[in-house]
Order: sequence, then C-alpha cells, then structure tokens
Amino acid sequence: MKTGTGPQSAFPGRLPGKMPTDRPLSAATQRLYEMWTADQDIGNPFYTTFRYSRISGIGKDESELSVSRRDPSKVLKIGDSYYVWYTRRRTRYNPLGRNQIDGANDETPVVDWDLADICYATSKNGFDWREQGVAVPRAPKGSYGDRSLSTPDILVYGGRYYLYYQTFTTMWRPNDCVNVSMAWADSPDGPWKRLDRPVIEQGGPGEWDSCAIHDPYPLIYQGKIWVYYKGAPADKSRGNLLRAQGVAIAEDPEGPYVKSELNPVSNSGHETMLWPWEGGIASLLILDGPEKNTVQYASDGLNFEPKALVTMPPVAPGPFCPDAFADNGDGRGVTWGLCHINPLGGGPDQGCYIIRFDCDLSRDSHRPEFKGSNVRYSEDTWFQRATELPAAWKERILREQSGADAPTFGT
Ligand code: AAL
Repeated sequence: MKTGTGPQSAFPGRLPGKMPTDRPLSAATQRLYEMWTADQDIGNPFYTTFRYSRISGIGKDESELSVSRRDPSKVLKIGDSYYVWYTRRRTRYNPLGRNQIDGANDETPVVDWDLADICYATSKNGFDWREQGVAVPRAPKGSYGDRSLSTPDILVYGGRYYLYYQTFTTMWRPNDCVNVSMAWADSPDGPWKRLDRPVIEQGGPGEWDSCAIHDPYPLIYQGKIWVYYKGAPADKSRGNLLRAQGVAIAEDPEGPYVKSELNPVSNSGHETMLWPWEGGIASLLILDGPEKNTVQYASDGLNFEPKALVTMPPVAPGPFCPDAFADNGDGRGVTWGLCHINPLGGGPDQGCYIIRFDCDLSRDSHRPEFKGSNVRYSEDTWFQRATELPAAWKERILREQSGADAPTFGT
C-alpha cells in the first residue's frame, strides 16, 4: 500500500481512467480501482437501484381474512404470456408465530408459509397478473408433503417443466427445518406430478445445512442442473453460521444431487437471486450476513466476489431471466422480476404480497436512471416496527445513561 504524503497537487476531480502510480493513494482511493470501478456506480454493470410497482391479481389482497402470497419463482415467458409460481397460504386463522407451535392445527398455521400450496399466475405485461390457481397442492394427509409446500422455483429442462419447493410433512418444524422436493409437468399449466421424496436432503448432524434446505434456485450451467439453496444449521446460537447459500448439482432433475465441496459458496443472504452473467453466475445477497446488500460474481459459479453494494434490494426476488437455462456462456442479465413485501416490515407471522421490481443489471440495457444513489426514506420507514427504538430498549438506555444497573440487551 502506498503511504506518506509529499508536495503533490491534490487528487484530480476528473478520475484518471487507470489507478495513478505516480502519487500516494489512500486505501479507499485504491479500492476505487481495485475493488469497484473507476467509473463508479454509473459505469458498474453490477450496480443498480431498484424501483417498485404494485401489481394486480397477486398483489395486496384485502378480500380475504388470512391470505399470503410470497416467495415468487423466476418469471418465464412462454408464447405471449409471462408465468410465475409462488407460495400461497389461505387459512381461516392467522399464523400463530414460531413460539406457539403447540396451538397449531390443520386450520391454524404456525408461520406465514405453513399450510400453503404452490400456486401460479400469468400476465401479458408483467404488471397485470391473473391467478390461475393451485399448481402443486399439498400431498394427501399422512404422506410426504402433507403439511405445506412453499418457496418454489422453476426449471425448464429437456422440454419439461420442473418445480422445486420446500416440503413440510405432518407439522412445521422448529427452526424451519425442511428439505426440498419437486414436481414436473409437460406444460406450464400442469398437470403436475409430485415426487414423493426429497430431491435435496438436509446435511448430516452438525453440518452447515443440517436443518434446512431453503429457497431452491435452479439454473443450467456447465451442462448440468445447478440448484442453489439457502442452508441453515439446527443450532442458531452465536458462533453458528447465520445465513449462507450452497449449490447441489445433478445431471437429471430427479437427481442424484451432489453438493459442492466448496459449500457454502455465499456467506450471507436470505432468498438469493442468481443469474448467468457472461461465462459465470452473478448473485444478489439480501437481508442477512456481513455481505448483505451486495451483488456478487463468480466466473465459475462457485467462488463469488462482491462487485457492488446496493440499497433496498427486492426481498425474495424472482427475476425474469430469459437465459436462465441457456447455458451459452454469454449470460445477459436481468432488468425486472417479482418479489414480496410484508406490510409491517417483516416477521414470520405476517402475511406478504407480491410486487414488481425493475432495475438495470443487464448487458443489453442502458438505463442511467437506475444508476443513481442517495436513496432517502419516508417517515413511516424510519419508525416502522423493525427500525423504531422499542420502549424497552429506550428504558435500558436511560438506565445505562443514568449509571443505573448495567443493562444486558437480549441476544
Ligand atoms: C422465506 C425463505 C424460505 C423460508 C421462509 C419461507 O423468505 O427464506 O421460505 O422457509 O422465508
């Protein structure tokens, strides 16, 4: 690292195209060239802001007491219609919350994605949608997948359609422990034939994905089926991996899936969006972990490096990604998709609904309006449930300031 100062003219306002070598540079200025791009956000193909739109048909639903639509799949274009699959819960009662599992029954869910089915919708323009109904229903009571199916994603392979989804049997499990199964159809409109077994199972005791295989996300890459997924260990206490993604690879949609020896391939993220980019894979990590809110790139689909920091990214994004299964080494990127929001800002017991996002993460679009920064928030956002200072915390802070008994903030 260059150090020291000298009788130099000040750093120029017009950024040199290449990193200057004739002057001392701070670590931050060196990063402009070595980690980001000298052309800053405007010239960084991995940087974008996101704009959101309400959509009809699967958006905010005030017609029913307790309904939730969430975790949309990638969007497909088939003929003149767009298709999307998603989790839909329609229950008589609201979710009880993860700490009240004993009160749950066949009509009362524990969490928002409990007692759910995989539904689908179509659209001609990506803004106005029509719900077509249930694509893959829960299995008959007493069999694998009879409690809930959630968080689907779609694969098109060999002229057939495959839906991967989290498969809950008998009851929602603490820590959201679950594996992933799959159904297939010869038409995007079904009928779907459900596999009566997992295709991607949890890891062994103590392993990073021993509790949960979440958010299955299939792409075709290097001639095989790559299903990226969020894994989670059963132990959530401090020192355990909070959020991470791995990948399981197969030559046939029904498996066997072999987990990469490099797993976890991401150290952060929640529902991670991925897309082919040039000859590699790009990803958008959101919500959790030290590399949250970053766009990353792996030239081999495994070794991801942060390429941009982003603000207010979509939650549970499902992009319209025309070349998700092309495997042509020339990934073009994405400009829109669907995601979900939770009206109260989040929480496993709160219903969600689906909205649309638009962005510029594409090699084929030139949308400088999406390359701005400095996103400010409205008053409601500052004082929403997840960001307003709770009264109990304020009380502890006041005691601490007055020198009273040392408070211990909950972990
Ligand atoms: C989602 C996803 C998975 C989790 C739950 C429903 O955002 O991460 O699907 O199980 O939350």
